[in-house]
Amino acid sequence: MERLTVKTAPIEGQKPGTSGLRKKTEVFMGQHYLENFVQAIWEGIGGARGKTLVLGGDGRYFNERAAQVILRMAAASGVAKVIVGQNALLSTPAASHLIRTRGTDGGIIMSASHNPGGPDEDFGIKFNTPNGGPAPEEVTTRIYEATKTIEAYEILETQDLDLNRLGETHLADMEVEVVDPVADYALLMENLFDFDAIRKLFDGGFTMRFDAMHAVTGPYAKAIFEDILGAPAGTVMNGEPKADFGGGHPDPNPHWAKALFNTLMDEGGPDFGAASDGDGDRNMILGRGTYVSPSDSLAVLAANAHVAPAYSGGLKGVARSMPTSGALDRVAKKMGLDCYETPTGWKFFGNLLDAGRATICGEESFGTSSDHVREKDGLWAVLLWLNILAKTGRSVREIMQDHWAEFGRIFYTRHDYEAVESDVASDLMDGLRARFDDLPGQSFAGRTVIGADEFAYDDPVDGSHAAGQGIRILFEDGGRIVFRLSGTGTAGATIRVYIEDATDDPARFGEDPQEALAPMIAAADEVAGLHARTGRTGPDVRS
Ligand code: VG1
Ligand code: CO
Repeated sequence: MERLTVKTAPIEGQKPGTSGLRKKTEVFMGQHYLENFVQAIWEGIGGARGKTLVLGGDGRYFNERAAQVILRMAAASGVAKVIVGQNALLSTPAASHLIRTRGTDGGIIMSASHNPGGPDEDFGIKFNTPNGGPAPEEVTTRIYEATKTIEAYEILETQDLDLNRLGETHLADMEVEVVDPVADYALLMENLFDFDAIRKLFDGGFTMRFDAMHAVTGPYAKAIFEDILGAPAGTVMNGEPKADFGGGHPDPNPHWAKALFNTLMDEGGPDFGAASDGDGDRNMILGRGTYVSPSDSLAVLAANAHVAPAYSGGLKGVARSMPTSGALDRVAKKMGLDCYETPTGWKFFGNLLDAGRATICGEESFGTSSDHVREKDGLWAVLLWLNILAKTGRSVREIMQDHWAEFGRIFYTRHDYEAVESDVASDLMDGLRARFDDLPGQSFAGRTVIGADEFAYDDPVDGSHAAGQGIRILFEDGGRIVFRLSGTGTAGATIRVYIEDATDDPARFGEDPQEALAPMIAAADEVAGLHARTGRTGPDVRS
């Protein structure tokens, strides 16, 4: 076994985005690309020597090859131990949990999450810190800086490890422990929720469909829903993880999980439906004939979490990302809870969770979780919903109706314009920025603007500052439009337009959001010149 020092040179563009570094798979497989970035991680965390790390990924194309490279690099740089999921698989929340329970120095997650996988699609890597959460900006900046000055990396020349075999082995002096990716996580879920109540629900004939979208949650969902909770076989669909996610786009929304969505919209369909994304941190919640918007789901979970054993003592506080709707704020207000507003991306919740200021956090992008890990957690959200359904005996539709009756309804939609030319997208944003002072008082599609700004965040725990986090345009009567550029895409720019409008009129609660929001959707186009500038007539994805 020879330890090699390989000469290399900086590669442009290795800047982590909203959630790690994501690139086309072929870019990641290019010469020195992965190696440079991994060596930069070692630099960014103050060296790898003596550290214990967790390693796993969502099983997409290049997952296991990348794991072998990372292991050889870890061993060459003096890492003491790596805990790796069997076959290099770990969902993001399971990795977060392992990092925390084993008290490690962090971990590397191989995933491009909701982006498609395969040789022509996307791959990604992110580093999580010892609290189990995505590295904060300060760390990702150090990693990025290291990619700009790198001259060499260290790697062992040796055979691949058998990552299928559970147990301990060695790579030179480094210990490698291959663990069952599901076991610890399933136990954690069992400790948080009332599994007996959920078991009874299934025993009573309650029906559910969970779409794992051929991504990493398949084995987790089968173990938890079918084996432990007794849901009938077939409850989990698309449960075999595949390197290309079966050719699909593993993003659990009505657009990409259309088959599941349609099954639930049928009045003869199952009682409950849910789906998760590539790496298992997102969730979509559906009831028979009912789509629960992620912002509403977050609010419902916060309002009802106390029925689950882990949250029976109440919540310390709640948090949402800025583009997420104000439904959570209404719950927090009524329950007397602090409610924090953070920039997009889970890394901004870490400090609030660590400091005990928030128990439940969420984003409009199908992400919710609690302080049990430091990532969003798709199956956690599904299980909390099941726990609530089991304890209240209500249907999803009834729960939504009860919720709106108590807190009012905020109609919400997100429109994504994908693969827009980068210049066009940044001009659109600059055009809005230049008008912050003029917009108030002007009307668009019959709605009057009362304020416009760009969101910036001062972390209340460590005082760090994040600027440029999305443009907000506030309208009279509680309407809001947010414009933001995605930080997870790998082709051109994606413009995200987040649109919401509130109503306290019970006669309107049942309206379809796209119809209820039609004036605001028109206002978004008018105020930003969306269609004229992009040459599109509408968004690529509505969720
Ligand atoms: C998107 C979402 C954001 C989420 C991030 C990672 O980022 O908007 O809310 O945290 O993806 O999710 P962006 O910058 O593209 O809007 V995941 O499940 O892809 O790790
Ligand atoms: Co994800």
